Amino acid sequence: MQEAVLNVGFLTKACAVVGVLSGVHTFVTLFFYLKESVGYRYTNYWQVSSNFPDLVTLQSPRAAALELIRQDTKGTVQIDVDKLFSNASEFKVNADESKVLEPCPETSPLLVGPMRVNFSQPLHFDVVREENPLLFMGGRYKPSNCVAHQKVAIIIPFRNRDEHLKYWLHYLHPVLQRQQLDYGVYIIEQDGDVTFNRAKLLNVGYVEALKEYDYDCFIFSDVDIVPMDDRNIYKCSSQPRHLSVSMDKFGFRLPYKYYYGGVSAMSKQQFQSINGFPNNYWGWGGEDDDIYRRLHYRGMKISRPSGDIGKCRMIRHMRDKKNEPNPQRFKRISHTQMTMNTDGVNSLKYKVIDIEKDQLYTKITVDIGKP
Ligand code: UD2
Ligand code: MN
Repeated sequence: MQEAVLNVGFLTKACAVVGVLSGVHTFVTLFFYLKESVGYRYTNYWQVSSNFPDLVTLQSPRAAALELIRQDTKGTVQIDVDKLFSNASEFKVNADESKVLEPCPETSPLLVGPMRVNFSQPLHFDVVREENPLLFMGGRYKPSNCVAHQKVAIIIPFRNRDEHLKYWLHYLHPVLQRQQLDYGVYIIEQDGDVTFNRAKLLNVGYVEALKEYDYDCFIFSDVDIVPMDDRNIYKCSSQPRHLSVSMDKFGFRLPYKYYYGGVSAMSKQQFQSINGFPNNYWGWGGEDDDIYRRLHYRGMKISRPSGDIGKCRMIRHMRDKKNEPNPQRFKRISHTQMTMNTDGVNSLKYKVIDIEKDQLYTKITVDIGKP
């Protein structure tokens, strides 16, 4: 009997030790799981919810993690949660987000100035995705520690230029983030293989981006142009702004005074006042001069960065098939003043074929008809 009591006592102690050990094990496992895995995922969800409050509503990462611990440990282990998270920087960062944010500084402190840009190393979309962990689905971003001054939609006319798109995304996403912009990247892809129409695609981008978010500024950029200085801010000003002012392909100068091709920025109000862009320039050339004339006829002046800050590179390329020079371009430009009231965003017709949401961009494939 005495021996049996002893054995029972020993067994109880052994069970207690095993219980404590398994508790410690659960605690350690949970700690690393939360820190490495859940912490990261909640960081992203939390940022998504604070950026798009009407899209996703989630509890704070800390509350969510606490809930997880409660469910998983079923009260067997007492955890000092404050200690648990004291080292997890991602949670600390997000705790700050609950504060009311100040406007971002007039000049971003993150800018680096001149940048080395070359197109020699091969790139993969997956690598570019890894380079940009702070993006939200659809190529969206906004600073987490301040309120951006403008909501900027970047519109890129596109067909069959994946090689160029990779470089554009690789260079531009980090630049736009350092510029502390609240932005989204829209790739407007022309469906089919009829003659390309850059300006009409840009009109589509304007309309489609506004369906998604209350953008107040629109950047219209070729897919093959990369700025060489991040002080060339992708933002709108009181006058329409031409950004690609000193390009390598033109010997780092303006090819002519009225040149408006490449990359430009227009506020919603500036764009509306010229009825957007022409829809009937099929093939290469002329549409940029038409846009310049529209702005001129509405009394606007083009603003530009200095030649130094406005340096950029265009990836060398051949003329694409189905984008041959448009023989009608000279005639059309001479009539801009008459046609601009009826040909533009008010007469735009197209059909959306597909919308693809990638981490790096929103790609909208459209049927824009034919000449
Ligand atoms: C110049 C202008 C451009 C535009 C064009 C005349 C510069 C730097 N750019 O570009 O703004 O005025 O002349 O139309 O001066 N694209 C495709 N797939 C195609 C064809 C074109 O994606 O099959 C897109 C792409 O974004 C490209 C843009 O359209 O960057 C302009 O076409 P381009 O690069 O062939 O013409 P380019 O370099 O002469
Ligand atoms: Mn080009």
